[in-house]
Amino acid sequence: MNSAQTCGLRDDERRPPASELLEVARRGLALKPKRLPSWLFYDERGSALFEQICEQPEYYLTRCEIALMDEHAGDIADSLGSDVRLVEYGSGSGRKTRMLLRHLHQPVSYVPVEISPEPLQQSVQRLTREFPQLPSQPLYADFSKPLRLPIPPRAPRRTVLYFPGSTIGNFEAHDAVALLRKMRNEMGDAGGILIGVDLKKDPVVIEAAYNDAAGVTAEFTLNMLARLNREIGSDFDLAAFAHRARYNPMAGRIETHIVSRREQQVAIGRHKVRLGADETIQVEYSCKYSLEDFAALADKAGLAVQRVWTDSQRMFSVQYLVRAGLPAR
Ligand code: AVJ
Repeated sequence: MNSAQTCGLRDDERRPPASELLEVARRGLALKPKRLPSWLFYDERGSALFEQICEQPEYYLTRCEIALMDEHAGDIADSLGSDVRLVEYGSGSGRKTRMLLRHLHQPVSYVPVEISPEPLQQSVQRLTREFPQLPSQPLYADFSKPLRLPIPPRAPRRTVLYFPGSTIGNFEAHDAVALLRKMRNEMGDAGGILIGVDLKKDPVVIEAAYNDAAGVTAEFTLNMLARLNREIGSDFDLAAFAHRARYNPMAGRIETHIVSRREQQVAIGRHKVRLGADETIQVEYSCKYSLEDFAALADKAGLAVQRVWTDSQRMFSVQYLVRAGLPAR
């Protein structure tokens, strides 16, 4: 097993090295239009701000998904069956996971996969407290890349990849299909994917979720620049940038940008990057799907939607995907 992916590493080994961040920033800011990857949001401060976003009244996603888990976790657990190895993509606060684990029948192990070490450690600690019998095998890795899953303590009946929070929405359709196809390989023949998918709805409601009145999302967005300042010593003046999140109804997604408030130059290592007034850096897409859209996406990845749990207003969905064209077992 690849020890670089396991958890017990020194602190300096568990974070992307500054040279990699510098390279990512330099490359993204050289693109036209400028673009930085959304995983850059999630340093310790960014992960804490995301938890705060989830508590904002406008951010319906988390509340809806938790309500779905609250109502259906028993039914979901029954659908997954007994002796499941649960692999979570992006561990987050672990609240929904704990709701699921309470109902799972004889789970084999829990494998949280996380690119940010702090939330990984926190969620494992909380989980071990509540489920002392359940072996957890944290994996410090980028879930968008092929994973080497740790050897389970006993043979699972199936591996279920849990991907809550509508994080799949951060991937453009083509990349989302590629990621689902990769997940299909990792889960094996008998496996499944339990995934949270945010649904299309009134654009006013969607836009409000990404422009909360308290300004937490704006701070979350600009923290990406603060993080780069902290870790690679760039000199972004945060007051000279603004958060902008707009719903693109044609593409069915929120598009989040960092907008330069004026013409300016920023030092990225030894390079200078020029930004014009109103020039934007694209930092995130949050794609929204209808149930039909998502079934078509899954189909492209060789997956079939076996179950959908959704609320009466069709705000959000939790879906269970299995390999397409397999006889039911
Ligand atoms: C964690 C990716 C699902 O896109 O809704 C929240 C991240 N960005 N507010 C989302 C996020 C701004 C969130 N996901």
